[in-house]
Amino acid sequence: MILRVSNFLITAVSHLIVLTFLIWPTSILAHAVVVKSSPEKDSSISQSPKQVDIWFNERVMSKHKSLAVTDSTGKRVDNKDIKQEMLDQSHIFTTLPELPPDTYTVRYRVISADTHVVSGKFSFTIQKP
Ligand SMILES: [Cu+2]
Repeated sequence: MILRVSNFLITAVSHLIVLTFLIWPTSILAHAVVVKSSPEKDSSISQSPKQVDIWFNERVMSKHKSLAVTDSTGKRVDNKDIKQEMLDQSHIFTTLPELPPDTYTVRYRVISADTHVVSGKFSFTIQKP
């Protein structure tokens, strides 16, 4: 009898484990990831870009989003006017003033539709003419 109950428990638990693994990966992978940016990550460009754009694979929350561009000395250079495209909420961007040649770092932080915080950074270089 005891053996039968424990057998049942083992079967139940193993089914639960299998179910968890079937369901889990989708929820883990459900948060937004960057699919594209302009300027591109690690790119070298010849002209100061008008803005920095980041596209995620899905819409991100409009609240608490941030996007900052700093120069090689760490000074913030963007216009602090982060926006999110109304008809494509996976797209955020900020405008830039005319920038001199340097390597710039873009830092972003958004909240995914699944409430997870997604943050990261990448660099681009404006070449000397
Ligand atoms: Cu997530």
